[in-house]
This record gives sequence, structure tokens and C-alpha cells, in this order.
Amino acid sequence: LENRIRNKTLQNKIMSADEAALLIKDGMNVGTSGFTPSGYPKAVPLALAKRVETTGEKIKIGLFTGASVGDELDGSLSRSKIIRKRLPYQTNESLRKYINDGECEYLDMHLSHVPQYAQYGFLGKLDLAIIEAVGITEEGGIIPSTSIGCSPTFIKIAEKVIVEINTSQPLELEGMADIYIPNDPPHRKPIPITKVNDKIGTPYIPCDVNKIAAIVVTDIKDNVRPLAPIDDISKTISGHLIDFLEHEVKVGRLPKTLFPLQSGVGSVANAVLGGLLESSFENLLCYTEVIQDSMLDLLDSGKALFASGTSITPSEEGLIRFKENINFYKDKIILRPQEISNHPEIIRRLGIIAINTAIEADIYGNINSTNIMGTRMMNGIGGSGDFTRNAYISIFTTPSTAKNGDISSIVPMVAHHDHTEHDVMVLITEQGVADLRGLSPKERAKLIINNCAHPTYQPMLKDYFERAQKSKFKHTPHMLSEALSWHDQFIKNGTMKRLP
Ligand code: 0RQ
Repeated sequence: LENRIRNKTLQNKIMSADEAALLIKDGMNVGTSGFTPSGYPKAVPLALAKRVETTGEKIKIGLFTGASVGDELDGSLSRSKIIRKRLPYQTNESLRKYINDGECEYLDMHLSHVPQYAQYGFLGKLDLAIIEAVGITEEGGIIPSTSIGCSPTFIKIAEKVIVEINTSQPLELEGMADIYIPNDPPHRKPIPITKVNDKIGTPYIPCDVNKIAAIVVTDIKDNVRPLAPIDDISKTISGHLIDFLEHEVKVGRLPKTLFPLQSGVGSVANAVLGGLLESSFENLLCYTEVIQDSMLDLLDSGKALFASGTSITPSEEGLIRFKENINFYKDKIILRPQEISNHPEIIRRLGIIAINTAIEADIYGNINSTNIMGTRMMNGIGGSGDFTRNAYISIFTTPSTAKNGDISSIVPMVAHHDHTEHDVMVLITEQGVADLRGLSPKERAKLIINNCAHPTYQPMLKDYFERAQKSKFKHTPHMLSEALSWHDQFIKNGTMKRLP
């Protein structure tokens, strides 16, 4: 443990998770580490939930994280009804239900905004930060584990800090992090990253030792999510994407090495990166948020030279591989605060190719990534907006149908807008590719309906679009009373298909 807690005076702060959890009081705002179930605190939230369940004490907190965190935090605190307000992204089933049942307030935020909102005071006072770490340096610097997320800013602004030293996380992670917090406006300095592998900060998160109120030692592992096997539809989508990128190289809009890639999370995203492994591209670079199994494959094979992200979230097998070969990956991966991994300035500068997943798209190219049928929160916008708005090429992928074909993922009008027609350049389904760059709304509609819609729904979309064009205003033709009728019909009858 001396290897991990190198500051001798801090060793007196070691206590049990139960004792540390007593620092959490009703009404507090608590910011934690964690990004896409990795590197989040586990022992303290579990202790808090247990205490509330056994004593019946009333504790409601605002819970701010980097992105999604594991069941020990989001699951246990929502089941114990401890979360009053939650931001900015989640994927936990219990929490999703809790949000959709109206038990807590949920702010779905662009991930790059969270640290600066917190720093500017837009989110109120941060009473406590709970941060998972692999160690603490002699000076009190916190060495983060498998994710950086918002930890640097939360530590900077919180009144007190609880550190969870997780001994299941290898100490060799030390050196992978590059911590940099931008200065305050109005004279912000340029962030000096001009290459994916530039290091601009410190390998630990600076922290005033006097703020560290408790250190808890635990070995609970990250509750990583299994990845669904790559299905045929995802494979076809990935094939279309690779054809599209090859075409861009052929016409001289991209070099053979492409530009740095960002890829979202989930099965399609994983399949897309898997497809790159078999492609002819070489010497790829990734400037992304989350490093998943397929990214490790790309690094292993030498296809990709370097990956910058804010968290490592491999599957259980991936995690074993990562830990066994950590010294190999250490030269090829940098973990940055999400304010930097998702920063518009750098995304624009590096010319990122952003690939994200839609729940549904409409005929004009607007994207809904968050709200099923316009009202049921799925996960959140995550970093997809940060990347999409600022990318060199922004791409969305989605299967053309959902729920065994009863839902068309291409609809007349999306029931919730996350990414507008102004930001979306390319749409890909298993049916094909719609390259929307330089096209007007009506030109886009024709291409999306012809190239991306499922054959079952294509005639219905054509019919809608033709009739809409007969309405008075012809720039973005719509029939408002019918635009959301597909969703309405699904809710009433369980299908968007034409009823007999
Ligand atoms: O529902 O779980 O009930 O079966 O939506 O869909 O096909 O499993 O896809 O896991 O790749 O997630 C957009 C949610 C896709 C994700 C989204 C239903 C479908 C299923 C999930 P069930 P799939 P994925 C990087 C960037 C926003 C954040 C982001 C996401 C469930 O990618 O959260 O991009 N993106 N971040 O049945 C009704 C439709 C539907 C539908 C799918 N048209 N209508 N339901 N579903 N299409 C990550 C971070 O920022 C951290």
C-alpha cells in the first residue's frame, strides 16, 4: 500500500467505506470519477446505499459524473432513491427506469460542457468529489485509474475529496493520463494539442492534500459491460462505411491514413472499428472518448498507431488482455480529461472523422440519439454532439429498422432532436449510404429515402415526402399533423407499418 499511497501523512486518512460514506449528507452535490462503466468509485456508494437502506435515513444528492458509471454507483443509489438530480450521461437499467418514472431530475449534457459548467459555477456548489485512483503521489497528486472524465475539475472545485484506491486496477496505469485544465475566459489560451499523441499536462491530478478527507482501499473490479456479438446488419453497415471512406481517399478528400477517428460506444460502433481491421487503411490514429476492445485489436495489429481517449472500457476478456500487455499499450494510449478529449477546438484542428449511432433519423437528416419515441430517455447525448458539430466528416449509423421491423429508423420527423440537419454529413444504414454534404433539405430527403430507408417503409416515406411538397412552403416540406403520426401509431398499435 505504501507504493500506492506515497504521502505518509495521508496514510492517517485511510478509513472504511462505511466511515467515509458518513461524509455524504442530505442535499449535497457530489461529483465522481467514472466514464462509460470504468474508473468510477464503488465501495463508498455501496456503503451509502446500505446505510440508507438499513437506517431509513433521508439522503438526496445531486450526482455528477463524467459519463455512465457502473451499477455500484448509479444502480445502487437509484434503487435506494438517493439520487435527486443526475447528469450528464447514464446507461444503467435501474437509473434509466428511475429517470423515466420521474423519480429524479436528469440533465442530458454535452460531455465537453460538464467540466466547464462545473468550473463556472453553473451547476452550483460541489460539496464532495469521490475519485477512484490507483495511487496518490508524495505531493498528493491523484493517479487516476481507467478513466479521467471530469475528475480533474471536480477535484479542483470540490470542498472535500474522498479517494478510493482500487487495488484491482494496475499501478502500471501511472503515466497513461495527461491532465490539463484550460484557464478561465475571457483570455483562454489555445490548448496546445496539434497531434493525437501530444502530451501537455501532468500524469496525475493535482490536489491540495488538505482537501483529502478520506481514503478508502477497495478491490472491487470495474463492472464492464459485455459486447453483443457482431451481427450481420452491423457488419453490412461497417462495410458501407469503409467503402465510403475508401471513396473519400480515392477522390483526394482524405489521405490513406485517414484523419483521426472518433467512434461511439455500442455494438455497431464496435463492428465499425472491427471492419477497419480488415480494411486497407494503415497507420490509423484515434482521437476519441472510449477505448473499447476493437481499438485494442487495431493497436495490436499495428493498423492503428495511437489512441487518445478519456476512458478504457474493454469487455471482461479485453480487460485481461489490456492488463497483461499494459506496457505495450502504455506507449500507444493517452487518457485525457473529457474537457480535452471532447474539446471542439481540438476536434476541429485535428480534422476528426466522427462516427456515432442514431436511434432514428428523419428524411432531412436530423438525428435523435436519446429519446425513444420522443419521450423515453435511453442513455443521453454523451459526446456525440461534441464530435458531430466539430468534425471534418460527421457520420451517423443506424440499422434501418428496430424492434423486429416494427419501427422504421428513418421517419418523416424525428421525435426528439439531438443533432440537427446542419451538423450531420453522412447517414449510413445497412441499406446504404446517404452523403448529405452540400445538399439542400429536399435533395437530402430524396437521398435518405432512396439509400437508407428499409424497403418496407420506403414507399411510405416517398408518399409522405411527395404529399408534403404540395404544401405551401417548399423549403423543408412537412405536414405537421402527420409528421409524428408514425410514432403515435407505434405507441397505439405496436407498429409503424401501414395498417390494413
Ligand atoms: O432497445 O435495449 O430495449 O432492445 O434502442 O439500440 O440497436 O442496441 O444500439 O447499443 O448501439 O445504442 C443510440 C442508444 C444506440 C447509443 C444508442 C432501441 C433498441 C434498443 C439500443 P432495447 P441498439 P446501441 C460515445 C458517443 C448516444 C450517445 C453517443 C447512444 C436500444 O449509441 O446512447 O453517441 N448514443 N455517445 O431496440 C425505438 C428506434 C430505435 C429504438 C434503436 N428507432 N426506435 N427504439 N432502438 N432504434 C459514447 C459516450 O458519449 C460516452
